[in-house]
Amino acid sequence: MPATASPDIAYIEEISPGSGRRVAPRAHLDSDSPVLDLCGDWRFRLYPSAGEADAAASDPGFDDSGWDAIDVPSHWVLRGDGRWGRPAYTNVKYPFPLDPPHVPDANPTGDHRRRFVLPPDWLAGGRVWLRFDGLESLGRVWLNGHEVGVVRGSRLRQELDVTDQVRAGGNVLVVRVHQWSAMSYVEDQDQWWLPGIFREVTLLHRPDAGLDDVWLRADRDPATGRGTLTVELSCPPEAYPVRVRCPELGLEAELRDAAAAHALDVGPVEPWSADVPRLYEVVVANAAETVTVRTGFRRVEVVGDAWLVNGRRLRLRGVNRHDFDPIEGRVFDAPKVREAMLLMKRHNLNAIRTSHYPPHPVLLDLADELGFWVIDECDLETHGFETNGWVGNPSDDPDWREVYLDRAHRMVERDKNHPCIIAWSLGNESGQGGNLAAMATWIRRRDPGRPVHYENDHTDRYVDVVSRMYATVEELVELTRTRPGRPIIECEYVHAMGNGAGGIATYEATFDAHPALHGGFVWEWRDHGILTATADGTPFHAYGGDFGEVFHDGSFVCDGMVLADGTPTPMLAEYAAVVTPIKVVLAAEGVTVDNRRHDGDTGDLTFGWVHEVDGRAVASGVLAVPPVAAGDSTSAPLPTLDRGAAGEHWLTVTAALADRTPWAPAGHVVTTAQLPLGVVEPGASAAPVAAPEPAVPSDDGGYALGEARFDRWGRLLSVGPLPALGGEVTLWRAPTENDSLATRGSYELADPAETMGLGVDGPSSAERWREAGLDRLQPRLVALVPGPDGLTTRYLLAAANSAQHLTVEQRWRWSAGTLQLDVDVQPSAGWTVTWPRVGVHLRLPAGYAEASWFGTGPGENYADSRVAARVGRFSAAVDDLTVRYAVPQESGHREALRELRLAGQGLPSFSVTTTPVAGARPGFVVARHSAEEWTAARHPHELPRSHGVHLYLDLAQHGLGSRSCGPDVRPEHALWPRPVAASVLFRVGHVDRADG
Ligand code: IPT
Repeated sequence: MPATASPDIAYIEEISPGSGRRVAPRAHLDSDSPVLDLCGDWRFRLYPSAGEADAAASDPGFDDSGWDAIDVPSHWVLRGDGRWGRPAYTNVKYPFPLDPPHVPDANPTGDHRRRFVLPPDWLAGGRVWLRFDGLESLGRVWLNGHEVGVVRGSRLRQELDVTDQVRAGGNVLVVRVHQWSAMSYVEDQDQWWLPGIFREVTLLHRPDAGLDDVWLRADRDPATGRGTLTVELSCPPEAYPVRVRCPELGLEAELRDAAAAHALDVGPVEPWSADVPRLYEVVVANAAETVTVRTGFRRVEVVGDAWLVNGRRLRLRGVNRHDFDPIEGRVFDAPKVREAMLLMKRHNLNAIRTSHYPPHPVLLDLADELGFWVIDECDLETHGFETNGWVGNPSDDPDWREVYLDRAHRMVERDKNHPCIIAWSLGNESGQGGNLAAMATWIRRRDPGRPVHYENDHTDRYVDVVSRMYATVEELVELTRTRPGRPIIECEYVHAMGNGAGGIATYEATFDAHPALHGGFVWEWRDHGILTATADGTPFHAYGGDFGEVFHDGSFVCDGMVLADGTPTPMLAEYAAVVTPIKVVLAAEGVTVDNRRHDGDTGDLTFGWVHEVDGRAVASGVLAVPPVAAGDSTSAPLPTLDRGAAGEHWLTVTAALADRTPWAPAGHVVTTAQLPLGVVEPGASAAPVAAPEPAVPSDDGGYALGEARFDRWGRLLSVGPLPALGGEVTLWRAPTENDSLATRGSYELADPAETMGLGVDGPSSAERWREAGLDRLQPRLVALVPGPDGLTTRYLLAAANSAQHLTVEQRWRWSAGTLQLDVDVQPSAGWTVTWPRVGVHLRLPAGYAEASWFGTGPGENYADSRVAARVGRFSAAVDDLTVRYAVPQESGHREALRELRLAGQGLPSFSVTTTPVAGARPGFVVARHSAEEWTAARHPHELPRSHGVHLYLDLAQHGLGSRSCGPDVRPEHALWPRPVAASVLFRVGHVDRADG
């Protein structure tokens, strides 16, 4: 008989907001009333199914000495080394049959038990409440053998009144947590399934006549600058009088009764904004309790197509953020989260969408304090119903109405005091239906001061803000026409999975051109890789399938701008550069500074300039830029520069913080701009050009050219003492996840010149590249000419059964100790796929460890991701030139190389110098593995031992795009087969020795 048939466990499948002595939802308050922290060591026992749980465990006298120990908060699947099961990852799909509200018999059930001693004075008066901040997915709670409630809503707070069950001295609390419940159907977010009590458990002593709930609505009239503080209290009549004090504002009021609307005029106040997060501390107190609220005065309005805060249009430079840690899962660690939020601020992010549930409450405190616009999203997602055409979707099923409403209540009531929250979001990907409408209606009544957001409502029935995810810029522009008079955002865009997203700047330009577009939220902040280890102990970050799940969504859980361990990916720098609120534009006529902050002039910034010739500073100074108010711009003349020296001249201007702020040290660079000032050719006095040397056949059937040796096919064997093998042209790059996934249509199947919008659906780029055989091209030598001035080869590259080919001509010359390569690549007619790259591939000894270059940097850059790159001299360890993505893939390309030098102990230095051909120079990638090795590995630890350093000199590379979840590389950034050429000089220098 199925375990779920037992009446005793029917509650698991009950469609209910929760039961027992539930306390009405109320604000998260900083109160002086006593609390008892129940986190720490609990006794723990896991059962494979709900029906097997020991009925006697709730008995206070039960002997749990044989049980294991577990720490609360935690997820049991991240404890116990697999004894207690493992995490599992699915995105949209449910990991159990779509059979609502039923759940599988195999329903892991964890009994948590602990004893606590009640502080002796707590029974003298008042009430005792038991609070759960997060528990996945359902908990049945007993105190001293009495069932006190069933807690539902994994990421929502629930409080139970246990006054009648708590007793003097020792108490026994038992929480039976079931991994699956009816609630799992409405908690189908794209994340790991992680059961357990993962947020705090707290016992609260509520004084008689206490201030159970306090809501401070702090409004500021943008026209007058005057603030109004509306105080709403939930407390018994005997709680009055209540005093409200804000010494900073000279506010001192006494509220005598509950009936009056307590709107207090506080006079002129400074506004709160994400840029200038001005908080005021307000103390609300009566004889029984003192509550402290940090409030911020601001007005949020939707007026026509404008979403205004304090009368100014918002520009959201946002990110979707989950509560996630690679070791602790959804357990919140405030210091670590604070660090992450500082990193966000330092990258010009100003907004967070709490995808897809209310975060730990402290996140919102930090957002108030550091300054972020927040869309607070409800714990709701029923995405898996989409698979079945939304049949039976709880969102439109009246049986679920109370569950939906309760979730909205608990989010809004808990978080309502936060100035950072500028919208309430009903949830994510839950289709449409009356229950969503009911949530929206309730929220609007309860809090008219904030708009309602819900992306899935494409006909604007329950929303105040039009929202889309992963729309192309063309679709967004179309929305400005089809949804006139409404503000529009992208609640998810530029999917940060693997290498990418490219194309961020195209979105930014589109937002700039259409005021109704208020910006968006990157998907997402962090990879959700879970730190684990292989059988032999090699640590790695796991994704779907790595814990043996048979039904999973692979690496789709790793799609952040920072890796699971918090390491920023290049996209973070690109995003920061693109969305910078301080736009510095350099032109021959002067510098323009455009202050696009919401608040605050540029008086906090120093505009430093440096004049570089061939990447070396020759002069520097500070520009005199008068403070520019938010929304304004100004211009200033360029500094007077001596442009006479031979070389490439650049002017670089940085806007840096003059003083430290709560989120960055003094000197932190907010934005950088560059202006090329031209190239001054050296005078005629340069050394006479040495005559080239002839190429001659060598004894082994190959050729000698100066100190360079070639094999019989004209492939480079060595240069002096250095084996530098190959030098042949390749088209292959290890597909990025944007190359290999195809969640949306591609531009590339249609005529690139004509296609706008999404193009048509089709296979991924990687599939098409493989189909065209770009990973298995075969050479055929057409000509090899050793001549008096060098060696010329011409060969065709083509794949089996393919009529398309490319012709490669390589001309090698040797003179004055330097090997020169001119390479021309021409496609035949008939190509119908893009190329990943056109690269000259050189294999060098493994000992090269350091690279320094004059070119673009410091980070990688590609055709559609190059705003963060500047031209200059940089250096980095070879190991740091590529990115350790959860799935190995192409990374580390840097365009427009001038000079590169590789060094390693015991090796001669190896340098590459380029000269422009038709204005273009090749880019480069230096990596410990080849494109083929990157392609074959599914995790970094699966890469083979490195056999050498691979240098790719890329005549061209395809853009990155965002097609893992969003649009493909745009036509203008795609590498369509076309003739490309490069000229490079190689020089092998002296051997580097440790002793110098
Ligand atoms: C969208 C989800 O809202 C988000 O949770 C995440 O899954 C993201 O995609 C992709 O990583 S839904 C998608 C089907 C557009």
